[in-house]
Amino acid sequence: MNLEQHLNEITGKAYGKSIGACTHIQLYASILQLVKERAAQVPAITGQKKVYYISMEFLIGKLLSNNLINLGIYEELKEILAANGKSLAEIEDIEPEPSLGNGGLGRLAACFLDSIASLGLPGDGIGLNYHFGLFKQVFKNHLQNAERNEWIEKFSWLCPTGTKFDVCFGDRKVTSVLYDIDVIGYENGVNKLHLFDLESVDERLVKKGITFDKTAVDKNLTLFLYPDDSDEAGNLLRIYQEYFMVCNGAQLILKEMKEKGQDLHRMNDYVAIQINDTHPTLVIPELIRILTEQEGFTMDEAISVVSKTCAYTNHTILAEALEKWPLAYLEEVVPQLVPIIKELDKRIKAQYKDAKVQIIDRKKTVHMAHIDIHYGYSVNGVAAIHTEILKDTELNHFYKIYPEKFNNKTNGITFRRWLLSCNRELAAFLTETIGDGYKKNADELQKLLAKKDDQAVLDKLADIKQGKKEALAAYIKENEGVEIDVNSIFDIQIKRLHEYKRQQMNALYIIHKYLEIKDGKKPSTPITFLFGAKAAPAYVIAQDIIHLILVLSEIVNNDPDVSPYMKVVMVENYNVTYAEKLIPACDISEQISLASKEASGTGNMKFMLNGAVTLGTSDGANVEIHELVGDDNIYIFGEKSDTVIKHYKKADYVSRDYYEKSTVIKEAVDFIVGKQALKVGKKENLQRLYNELLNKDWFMTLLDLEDYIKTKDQAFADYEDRQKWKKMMLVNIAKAGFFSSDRTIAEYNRDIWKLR
Ligand code: 26Q
Repeated sequence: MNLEQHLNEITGKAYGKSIGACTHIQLYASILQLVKERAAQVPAITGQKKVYYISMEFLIGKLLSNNLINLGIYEELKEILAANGKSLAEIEDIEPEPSLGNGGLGRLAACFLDSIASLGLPGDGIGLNYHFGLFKQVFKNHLQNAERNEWIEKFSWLCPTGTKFDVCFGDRKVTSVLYDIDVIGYENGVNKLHLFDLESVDERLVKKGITFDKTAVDKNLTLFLYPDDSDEAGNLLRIYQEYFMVCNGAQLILKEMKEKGQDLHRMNDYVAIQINDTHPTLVIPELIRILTEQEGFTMDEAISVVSKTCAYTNHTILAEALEKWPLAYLEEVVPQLVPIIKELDKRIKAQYKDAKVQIIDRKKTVHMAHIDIHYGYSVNGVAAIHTEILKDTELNHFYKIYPEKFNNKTNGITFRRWLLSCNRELAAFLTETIGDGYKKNADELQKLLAKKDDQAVLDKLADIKQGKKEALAAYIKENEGVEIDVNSIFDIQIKRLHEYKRQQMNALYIIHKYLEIKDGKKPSTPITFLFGAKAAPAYVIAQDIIHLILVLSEIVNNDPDVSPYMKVVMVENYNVTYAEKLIPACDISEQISLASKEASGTGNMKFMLNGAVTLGTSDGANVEIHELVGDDNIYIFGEKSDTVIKHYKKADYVSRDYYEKSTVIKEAVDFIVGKQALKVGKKENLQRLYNELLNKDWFMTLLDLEDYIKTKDQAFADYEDRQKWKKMMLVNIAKAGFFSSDRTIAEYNRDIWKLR
């Protein structure tokens, strides 16, 4: 049956209508159905060994257009709809975005699933089906409010499976239900994302905003993603969620092995389990528990086979983000695992005297990463510099014991979503210029380098960028009510809000520029400063930074002396869908974390692929971007990681010294609590942020501020040389192939999973 007949058949059965007579919502539901039916025709990916990517977060984004692209029917369907007077883009708008992740770690997991399927490797995701996911951000009085994100609708990608498991906690027993989402590879087979839910979950528990009774675990367990990115103390609910996921995951893995008749004693020949940061760590003691209690394994046998099956990825070196739990919490939530964890710890204590490598420390705190490193067979960081810092500093004690376990896997992004889908114009032009080999072999993007002096190619790249800037401006006008100049420079910082990512440094630059313009020093080309960021609700200073940016946008955009030359916009509820609109429109990509703190970053790669130029520190994957594009095609500033690490070691950074030495810094910082800001903003928030910057500034904003201002001004000056800028765009696109997650996954497979 051809595509049009197929769709007509679905709309006919469901609504008694032909395509042209359906509403957008009816068409959305029908196309969803069509994709599910087509995916069922695609063979499931099989093989002797399978990887399970287990993660508390899968930030998958909308799925409709990606699934159509991966099935190879996007263009055809778009034309069929157009011929019937319908717009695929408008239908795509209807789809709600699931918010099953915080940021980078969750989005990486989603890119990885796409690449695993696209490379034809057998591999499924295991996670949780949060009903409201991460909160929806709403701005009110220049402050962030958190509301629930209701994404599960009658028509959804979730497919009920009928699979159920029991999960026992110390004080109760609950039942899970399993939903699957198809992961359709690009012109390849299908894998699954398995999302476990609580059978007895009760949405009525949620009161105002995102508040709910935290103790009613048998009703709340899968309501929300713990709304935290790396700095907040955990609580019991988080452990309930983690154990719920791994207990279900372990049961699913063993069930699938048994169905295939595989010998559990040789688990590592059939299964690899990739543990996405420490959040799923309890899968290790849980598997050992099941094998010893239910499958007749000795403790030695169970530990041995589990240790050869599990591999761990570290995504952070922020000490405050390394998960550790009081043993008393585990005794309360998962008492059945405590004897196993104690046994694992006992074996380590017997072998190593170094207190730093113990699992349970003197204060009876359990260090999750230590379980993973001792009882897993691989430990990887997510960018070259990050892995080196782990080996040399943060995990050096472990590296000395197990040098062979440590390896680097520089992150990547799926080009299906971050090029083919979000920038169809650029993808089509690349195909026209260098052929379509790059779609399956991203290295072929380098063919573009041969066109570096081809004026028609350079002009076309600039035209495509301009088109994307116009589309973004229209979207922002509609969604934020702000008019931005499509001929201005689009300078964009989008990522979770965290002091180490230093949105506050960008804000200080904006103040500096505002004061300059007030002084009569006008930029040659106007500049639009765009931000998107959610802050963990309990992270006070992060809220204050959002407040400052919103106050600045109010001041700047309404000042007639200044607003023709610069605008500041913080978009509301930044998410994957918004990223897909912002990234193709960007000229300057802000990657300004304090060196050594951003493990990798992946937004930096998405911007580069879409022809933006990076303004960044020598941190995370910026270092590798720099190596690939060379000094002339990137703006690097700030202290290097070794200097920063020394400052921490010696505790010799004093932000006030930088403030007092530089009038530029002083003026910018003082503005935060100046008359103008206080007239618009709240004294409590602004004063707190000012005090923090002057008296603590743990992430050393003022250390790099002057160099940042100088380098950013240079980037803006260079933008005036349009020819030079177009060439920089071209080089960035041409060199982005390395950051395809297909490359990353091929490396995981080659070095860790060894699926075939
Ligand atoms: C920890 C304990 C208790 C509750 C929550 C958490 C928690 C939750 C989420 C800790 C960390 C996260 C998320 C971390 C994250 O997104 N890290 C990012 O991972 C990306 C993919 O590797 C990197 O590119 C980023 O550099 C890194 O910040």
